[in-house]
Amino acid sequence: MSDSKKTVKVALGVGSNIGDAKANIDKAAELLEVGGFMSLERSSLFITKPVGCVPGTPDFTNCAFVGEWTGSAEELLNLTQSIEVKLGRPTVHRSDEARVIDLDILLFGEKQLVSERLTVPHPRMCERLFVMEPLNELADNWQIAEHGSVGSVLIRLKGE
Ligand code: A4P
Ligand code: MG
Repeated sequence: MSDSKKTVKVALGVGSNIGDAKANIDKAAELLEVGGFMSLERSSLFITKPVGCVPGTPDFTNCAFVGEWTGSAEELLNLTQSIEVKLGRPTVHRSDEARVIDLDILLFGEKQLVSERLTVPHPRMCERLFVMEPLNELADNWQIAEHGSVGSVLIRLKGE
C-alpha cells in the first residue's frame, strides 16, 4: 500500500474567537467528517486568554479533535483549509488576529514532516496550554517527536 493511503491517527488543534464559537466548532467537526475524517473524538471546550495577539482580542474557545485520516498530511491540510474558508475565514490573514475557526494539524501519527506548507508536529504546540490541555484529555500517552508524551509535556508546561 502506498504511504499516502495508510490510515493514520491524527490530532487537530481547534480555536475560534469570532461569532458563536461552539457552533463554529460543531460545524468544523461536521465538515471534517463529510470530508473523510473518521472516528472523530472531541475534547471539552476551554475558554482561554489570547496568546500573542493584539490588545482587545476576544477570548478564544479552544478544543482538540482526534481521529483517523486515510491519505497524506497535505490532503488533510487541503481539507482543513477549505473548511476554514467555508466557515468564513479570509484566505489572507495574520496569525495574531481573531478568527472564525483555526484548524491546526498537531500530530500525524508519530511522524515528523517538514514541507513548504506543513510542519508536524505543530512547531508551537508544546509551548501552549491552550493546545496541550485539550489534547491531554484525549491522548495523554501520545508521543510527540523530541518532546515525550503529551501528558509529560503538559506537566512541564504547568510547572513553568
Ligand atoms: N502550516 C504549517 N504547519 C502547519 C500545521 N501543522 N497545521 C502553515 C496547519 N497549518 C500549518 O496557518 C498559516 C500557515 O501555516 C498555513 O498556510 C499552513 O500552510 P494558518 O492557520 O493559516 O494561520 P494562523 O493560524 O493565523 O497562523 P499560525 O502560525 O498557525 O498561528 P497559530 O500559531 O495557530 O496562532 N491564543 C489562544 N488562547 N488560543 C488560540 O487558539 N491562536 C493563535 C494563532 C494565537 N493565539 C491564540 C490562539
Ligand atoms: Mg493555524
